[in-house]
Amino acid sequence: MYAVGAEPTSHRIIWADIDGDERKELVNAPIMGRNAKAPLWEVAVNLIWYEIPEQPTLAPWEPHIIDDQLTVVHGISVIDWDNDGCDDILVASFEGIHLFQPQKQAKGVSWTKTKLGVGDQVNREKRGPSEIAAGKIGSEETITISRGYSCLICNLLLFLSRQQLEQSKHSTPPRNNCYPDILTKG
Ligand SMILES: [Ca+2]
Ligand SMILES: [Ca+2]
Repeated sequence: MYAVGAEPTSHRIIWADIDGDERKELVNAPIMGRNAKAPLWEVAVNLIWYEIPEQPTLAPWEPHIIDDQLTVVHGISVIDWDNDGCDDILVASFEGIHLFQPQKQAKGVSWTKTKLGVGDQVNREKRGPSEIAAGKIGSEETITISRGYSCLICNLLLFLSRQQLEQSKHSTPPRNNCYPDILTKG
């Protein structure tokens, strides 16, 4: 066993080619910030990616912060949103759905953060979306989002295209609602 990192409450880890070199990096999404307390968990999460060294079991995996502002990060998914060859990260948190896009710099990588939706913010203890997944239904590329937080059984899944998700950020969700009630394809 070899320790890669020591971030408490790691909940999702996922591979993504952040710098477009056709070699994956590791993304680590803790579910809550260090020492966060119920019911609102008001400590932000360190969303991190790790460089994989040439000798993964001998050298340290260098951590890099993608974002340190979101609380209760429950779901992440990888998609090349802008088809530039670098993987982008979709994140579902108490604060909504965010898209993180890397840009290669002379030294390292910088990130652009875009809020695509807020989700249900009425119940402060269970706010925002909980899961997000990029995939396909048939040949149709689809973003799947679960509404609300923590109640996957009773909440609905929404199926949106990239364009529909981008458009939803301009709408105001009605009470007890998350994203526009659209659309199941397939
Ligand atoms: Ca890479
Ligand atoms: Ca991209």
